[in-house]
Amino acid sequence: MHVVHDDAVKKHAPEVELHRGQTLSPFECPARVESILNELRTDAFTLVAPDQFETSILNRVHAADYITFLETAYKEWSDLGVDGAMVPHVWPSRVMKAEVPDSIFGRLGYYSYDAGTTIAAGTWETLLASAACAMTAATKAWHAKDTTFALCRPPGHHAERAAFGGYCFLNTAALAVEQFLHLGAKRVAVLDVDYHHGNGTQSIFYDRADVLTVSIHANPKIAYPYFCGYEHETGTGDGTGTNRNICLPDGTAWNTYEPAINIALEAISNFAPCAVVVPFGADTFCEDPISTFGLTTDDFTNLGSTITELNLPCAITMEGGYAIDELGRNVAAFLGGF
Ligand code: Q9C
Ligand code: ZN
Repeated sequence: MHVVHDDAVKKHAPEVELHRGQTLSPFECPARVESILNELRTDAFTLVAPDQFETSILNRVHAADYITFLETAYKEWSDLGVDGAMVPHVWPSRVMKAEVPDSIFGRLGYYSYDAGTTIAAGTWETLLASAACAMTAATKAWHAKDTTFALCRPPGHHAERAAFGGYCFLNTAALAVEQFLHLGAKRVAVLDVDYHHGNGTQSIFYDRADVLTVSIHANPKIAYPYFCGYEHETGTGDGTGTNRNICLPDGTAWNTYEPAINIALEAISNFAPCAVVVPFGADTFCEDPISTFGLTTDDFTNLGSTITELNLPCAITMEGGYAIDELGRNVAAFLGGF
């Protein structure tokens, strides 16, 4: 299997994460990439560099003003002499329409929705590299009619068209979808198997008939991203019926996860897509430090081999997974199932 990788995905390295009232060393960190690469240096995988893309390609998914903000934010911040990573701390309420302020502190809130996701010196360079990995994986999968893995970092599935959160800034899965459509796919499906609901991807394609988004995740009543991801969310307008959420309880192990994946695969088959994007998070692992499912390393192999039943060009984007010592083995186990 081809693995699309660029070492620049390690440059995003904020020094702190605000977590439950404490500043911790971030769960989402460059060491995750090392853990994965250590397990993919075998004959079963071929590492390839991403293709070059113009920055304007990002506008297929994201608002131009949001992209400009991400590109320039840290320089503006550091020019003010502010030390450290950019932690958002103020957001518009839902009562009035939000104006875009001039202040960098105000715009940081305008373009985000949580305080656990921060911008640092290397963030923009990492985001460009990660986006290129995702789009290249779609290109390779489309031409070879196979499965290609994009070693994206940070994750992307929480990123909306114009807002970051959940460690995500650019929606790499959505960029892979748009690349498949650009190459000629008429319909594309997303099968999100991260522990958390793929709220960004859902929102980007919510009114679209040509993209089916399916996400299997922890119940948002008790898990991030809290405010959406419920099973009654099924799409709107032209996209009515093209979003599917499957919520699973705390402690979900393979015996509960497998029926959910089969329901998801049936929904995807009925949609008859030309390609599939799989945002993959290993945070469904039993020992993940911020999650509550119970999948084992062997279960990830079963999950991968179940998904191959789709028999479609498939781009996998790396999403969450924070048990860093086991992350590489879990990713290799999942990919090994394909
Ligand atoms: N310190 C993904 O797995 N965590 N994102 C809230 C804040 C948000 C995880 C705690 C978790 C988002 C892609
Ligand atoms: Zn996650």
